[in-house]
Amino acid sequence: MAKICIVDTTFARVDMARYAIDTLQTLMPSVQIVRRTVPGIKDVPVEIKKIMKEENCDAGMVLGWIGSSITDKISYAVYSLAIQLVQLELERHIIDVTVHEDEAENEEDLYRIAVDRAKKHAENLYLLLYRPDVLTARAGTGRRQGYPDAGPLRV
Ligand code: RDL
Ligand code: RDL
Ligand code: RDL
Repeated sequence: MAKICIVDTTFARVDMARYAIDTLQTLMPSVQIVRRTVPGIKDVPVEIKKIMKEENCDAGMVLGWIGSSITDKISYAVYSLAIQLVQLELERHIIDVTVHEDEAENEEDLYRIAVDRAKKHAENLYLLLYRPDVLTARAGTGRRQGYPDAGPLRV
């Protein structure tokens, strides 16, 4: 039975983990979920590392929300690197679901991007763990999360 650790934030403006968990439970009915919520992205790396070790999760998922300022974007670059380091240290995948506040012109579109991205990356987590063959079959197909797929280039 898969055990998945999830960390999200109170900074986020959409409860993305709710949608991710919904998808994980649909794809893996007996999945065990360990979820923690922290104030913001800078608090995520240590929390996901701590619970992944304590709970011995097979994989992790972090859900972050990035403000529009340059300060926020720099914070994201540092955060993203820290999440990479945790993955390398634990040798476990941690799917990074991030939404940038300036990705959409209006709140309705932003909400749609956040929900779609959370669900599609939940599916990606399942595929990474149990169906790597499906991911390989999708190689080079221009998949996107939050947007329509870009599709493959044809020459
Ligand atoms: O440790 C307390 C805070 O520093 C921490 O929660 C930060 O992640 C909060 N935060 C920022 O300070 C910031 O400048 C966040 C962002 N930007 C951001 O864009 N997204 C966040 N937190 O989740
Ligand atoms: O862990 C799930 C995703 O965060 C991860 O697959 C990212 O690599 C996806 N991704 C982005 O989030 C992004 O903003 C990618 C790009 N840009 C990119 O330019 N190329 C990618 N992935 O392969
Ligand atoms: O080509 C349009 C988008 O794919 C591009 O702007 C991406 O960088 C948008 N994006 C993010 O900013 C991000 O933080 C994406 C992801 N995460 C992601 O996980 N998957 C995406 N885009 O397809």
